[in-house]
Amino acid sequence: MPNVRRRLEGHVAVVTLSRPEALNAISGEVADELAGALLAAAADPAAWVIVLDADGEKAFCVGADLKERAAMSDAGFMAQRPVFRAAFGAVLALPQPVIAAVHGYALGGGCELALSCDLIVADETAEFGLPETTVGLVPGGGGTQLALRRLGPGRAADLVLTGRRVGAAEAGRIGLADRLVPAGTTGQHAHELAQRIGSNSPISVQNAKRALRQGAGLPLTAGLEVEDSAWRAAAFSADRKEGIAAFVEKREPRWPGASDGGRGGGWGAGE
Ligand code: CO8
Repeated sequence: MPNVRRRLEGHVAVVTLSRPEALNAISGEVADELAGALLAAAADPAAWVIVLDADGEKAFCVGADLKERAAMSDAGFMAQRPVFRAAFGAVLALPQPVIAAVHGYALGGGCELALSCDLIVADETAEFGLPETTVGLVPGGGGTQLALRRLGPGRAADLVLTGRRVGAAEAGRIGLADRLVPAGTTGQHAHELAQRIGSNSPISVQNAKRALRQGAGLPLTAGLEVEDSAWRAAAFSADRKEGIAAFVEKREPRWPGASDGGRGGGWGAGE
């Protein structure tokens, strides 16, 4: 059985962590499969939006597999590092918007996976945390930098330095979760959000994401140059002509910018 599955529903690619018996802990094998699934999704022209979710009742993901690591030498840690970096890097490198659908524990690398996404949908059972300092580590999947950018310096320091867990209500309050939904409905709500985004021009959405991502941390003037390049990419695209024509003709747009002609594709389940 694979530890990571991916499937396409319309234009929404769903990548699922599927190691529920270990609370979706990330072993070297899981990291490798996750990187492969994300690279494939990134390259699929029919995948306009990605949802990252997880199987099982208790956890989105409890982070690195500490049982595997318990037996690991320093050399083993060094060897695993690029495999993990490839997996976390693959989330950040997705050109499409990616939505984390979080239930239960999202700890350590699990929290970092969610932080790597553009939007986080969490249900009432969600518990986030960066407990790395409690096990002699430092968040290494982008956690320090992504928490800093998403939450601001004080809240990032609170999470990273204490390693405490944050429940759903607090996560919503501090901006760690973008949508709070009833228990058991993250999949449905993440999918609705993905479909909403996926109804927009894929060229516009990907370029807007690029502006948001590349602009973070840049001085305003440099950020506005990034926005200008994103604007140009959309403004001189076929999607812009179609989008405005559809508005004037009072009909739904048919986005020609998608290289699959807007048809959508279809991966088999469990691929
Ligand atoms: N790895 C392996 N097994 C785990 C992990 C884990 N991270 N977390 C839980 N488990 C296992 C437990 O050992 C237990 O197994 P068993 O039944 O065989 O004893 C089972 O899952 C259930 O766990 P609990 O009995 O503890 O269940 P509780 O509901 O009481 O508690 C918790 C669940 C809160 C998740 C608790 O188990 C816990 O605190 N786990 C550790 C979480 C943690 O510290 N995660 C951070 C790890 S470090 C990390 O993620 C670094 C990422 C770096 C990325 C680098 C990218 C470049």
